[in-house]
Amino acid sequence: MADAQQSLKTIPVLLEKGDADGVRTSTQEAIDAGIPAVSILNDGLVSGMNIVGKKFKNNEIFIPEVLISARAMKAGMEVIKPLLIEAKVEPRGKVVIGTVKGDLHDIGKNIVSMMLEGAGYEVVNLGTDMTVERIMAELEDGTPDVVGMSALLTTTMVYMKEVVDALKASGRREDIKVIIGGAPITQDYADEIGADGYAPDAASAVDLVKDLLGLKN
Ligand code: B1M
Repeated sequence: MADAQQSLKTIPVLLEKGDADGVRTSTQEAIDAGIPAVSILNDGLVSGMNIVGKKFKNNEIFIPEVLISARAMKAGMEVIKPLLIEAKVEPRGKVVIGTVKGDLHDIGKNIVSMMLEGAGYEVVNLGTDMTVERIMAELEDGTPDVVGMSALLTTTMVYMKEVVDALKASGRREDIKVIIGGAPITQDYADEIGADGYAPDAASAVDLVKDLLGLKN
């Protein structure tokens, strides 16, 4: 059991270093040592990504490091995913996310997306140039807990209001939390268009979703 605990402790350390091969190997070792997949997910991978998120928030590390850690997280997830599906571990919630119509900037949105996945949410990433019609088509598959929108241009951020208004018109607005972000976005703008929240960075976006869904940790 001592070895089992050791492999679990190693995962966050390797993940923070961005060592994808190491995370993959340690995740497999933890499985072989009999640690439940949920525990490997929460105490190993998510725990490591939380450290990365906090450091990113505090400007102790920067985008390249986050992307490398996110890749390591993905390597570990690939190993435990079949076991999680087998164990029927429910995601913490479903988030549909995209960069709004006319806007092709997706680096920040993809970081938010990866961090949310790392935190245990099911994420449907609609990419860039996301239209109202595309979101509405996605809602036909069921109601997500959160719709997230990103914009990097002052000319495209106005489209966020069109999405909020379309959700209202469809009668689904009350069932879905709307969060927004991107360099030109502010809390004032979120209030103005009637979004539920704004996050200045990816780690804050994860905290915001957790708070809006009333989850404890
Ligand atoms: Co463009 N660009 N760009 N660009 N670009 C900016 C945004 C700009 C500020 C540069 C400048 O002039 N100083 C400027 C916008 C000016 C304005 O509107 N005020 C600009 C412009 C003008 C343009 C074009 C119009 C240029 C042209 O063609 N004349 C054009 C537009 C194309 C289009 O979208 N239709 C254009 C094109 C491009 C590239 C394609 C070359 C490339 C994008 C590549 C890509 O994304 N795949 C690009 C880039 C790279 C930039 C800069 C340099 C960097 C953006 C970036 O990726 N930042 C940018 C200048 C800058 O910001 N310094 C610039 C890193 C990223 C991690 O940060 O996206 O802010 P960010 O995401 C953060 C947070 O904002 C937050 O979390 C992320 C991680 O912490 N966040 C969210 C983001 N989304 C969130 C969603 C959330 C919550 C948080 O909830 C859902």
